Amino acid sequence: MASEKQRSLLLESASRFPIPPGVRFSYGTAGFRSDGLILGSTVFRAGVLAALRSIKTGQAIGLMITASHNPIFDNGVKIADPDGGMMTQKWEPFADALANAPDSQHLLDLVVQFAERENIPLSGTQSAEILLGRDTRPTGEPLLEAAKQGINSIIGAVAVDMGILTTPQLHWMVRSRNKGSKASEFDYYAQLSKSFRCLIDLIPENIVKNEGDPKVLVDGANGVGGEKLEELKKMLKGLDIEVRNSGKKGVLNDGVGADYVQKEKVAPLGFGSDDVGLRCASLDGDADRLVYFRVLSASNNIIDLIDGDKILSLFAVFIKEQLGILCRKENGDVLNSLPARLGIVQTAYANGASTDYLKQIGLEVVFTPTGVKYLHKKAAEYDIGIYFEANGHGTIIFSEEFLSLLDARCNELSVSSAGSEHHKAALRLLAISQLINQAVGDALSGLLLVEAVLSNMGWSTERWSQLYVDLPSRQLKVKVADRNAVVTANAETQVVKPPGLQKLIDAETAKYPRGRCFIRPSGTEDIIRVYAEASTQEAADHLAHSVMQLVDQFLGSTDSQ
Ligand code: G16
Repeated sequence: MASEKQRSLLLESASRFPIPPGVRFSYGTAGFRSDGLILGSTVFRAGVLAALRSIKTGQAIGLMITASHNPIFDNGVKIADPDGGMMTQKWEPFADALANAPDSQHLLDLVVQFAERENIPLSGTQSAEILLGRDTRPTGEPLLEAAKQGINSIIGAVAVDMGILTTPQLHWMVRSRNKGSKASEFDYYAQLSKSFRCLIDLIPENIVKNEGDPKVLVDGANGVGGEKLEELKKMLKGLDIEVRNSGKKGVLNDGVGADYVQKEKVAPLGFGSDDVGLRCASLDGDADRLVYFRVLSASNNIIDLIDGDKILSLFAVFIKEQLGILCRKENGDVLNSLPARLGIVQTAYANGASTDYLKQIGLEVVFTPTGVKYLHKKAAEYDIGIYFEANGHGTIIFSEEFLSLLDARCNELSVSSAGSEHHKAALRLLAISQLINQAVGDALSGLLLVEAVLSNMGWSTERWSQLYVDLPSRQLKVKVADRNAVVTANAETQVVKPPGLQKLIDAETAKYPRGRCFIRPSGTEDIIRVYAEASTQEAADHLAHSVMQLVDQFLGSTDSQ
């Protein structure tokens, strides 16, 4: 039951944040996103929601203000659950309803009904803690204030401002805080640098450091990631990083960043002829995505893109190798005393060649719809789950049970055969679980793991890139009157609505050798995305454009790119 004091506090606070007329907000692929100037009411209400979630779970909750890869004037808000992952999907309908409640009275009614249904006490004696973070967008500061006011409108809820952060840093902090571990930004850097060092110290003696690639050049997307990487660099030994596009000049995500590099397949601004052949990486605006690339041609910015699929493949190969060492006796006989179910999770955007490769090396590959919230959940079903979207968003998650077994094995080996190959393999896996963010995809920890794995395998960037040859692909955007008119099924590979469209897409796709094509409504932008793959670039381009026209016929496009 909500106390009278609680009711009037919420009514009064909400009246300061009226919703803009004629706009409908929806909790999409990764929270609410829109023009940052119209998000005040949405973020206020997300603050209310986060406070309720914290009371319900009895643990700290995260609230991050960011629009990630979107343009600088967009902004957004997403909620992190107590384990550091995305907010449970069960609460998304309530989030939608809350964001669109027409006035303070409706908002209060919704909160009271929901609290009753979910047994959330609002009597004034409860407590809640919400960790807040924001990226570097100009609308971030006022929106953070709106979030604080939303949180403060629930009696007993406390907002803890963690400052300007990358999205994955905030998720990591929430997880650490709730596990009772140290959870400051310094602790984050300390854990990453220590586990990175551990992996570097475990490089096999016969491995020559990846020749020809003395350092990694990193495009910070003119966002928060570059600045944070400079901080992390100060604590790192054994890696030479040069950060560019760190935001001192240049516009966030404009001609820079992981989304631009991956979609356009060109080098970001600030990279050019002097960088031909060097190992380069690109973060997105809030540093939750990572792609690598090599500039191939000095004249026209052509790159060899090493996307999320290849990062995933590199990690999978390395982890499989370590598990192989652990499961075999020195004489090669199978020991099989450390059962580990290793699973790979991809989306329909995964390049077909990557899936073929992963299956060829004997791995189990499963698919989910786009959005880390789906991939993470699926990956958590394995002892070690590796998930990545082609756009560079992903991580590796280890089950608690497997980590306990691994820990015990490490202790055993440190007594019986310290320094043996078995011992080192177990130590490497433990270090990976410490280095890679267990809460969410994290470009900074992903970057350090890529560097550590390449060094352990003695691989150059070129060797890595040659794991398999990508099938040519093309991604396009179509602006339509109502993107929700498209409904998909089977991990977004089939259009269910509008009826008839899938049949035409199939007929078009069948014209191209190795053709594959799908469309889906974006959950972060007001568009329909078209993805096509075929045996030649020309064919992939052709297929994508033909399907774009079909979308246009069915839905009436307003613009396309
Ligand atoms: C978010 C999600 C990603 C998703 C991306 C694109 O990324 O976290 O999982 O791949 O949106 O989604 P859509 O195609 O629906 O627009 P980010 O980096 O923007 O947070």
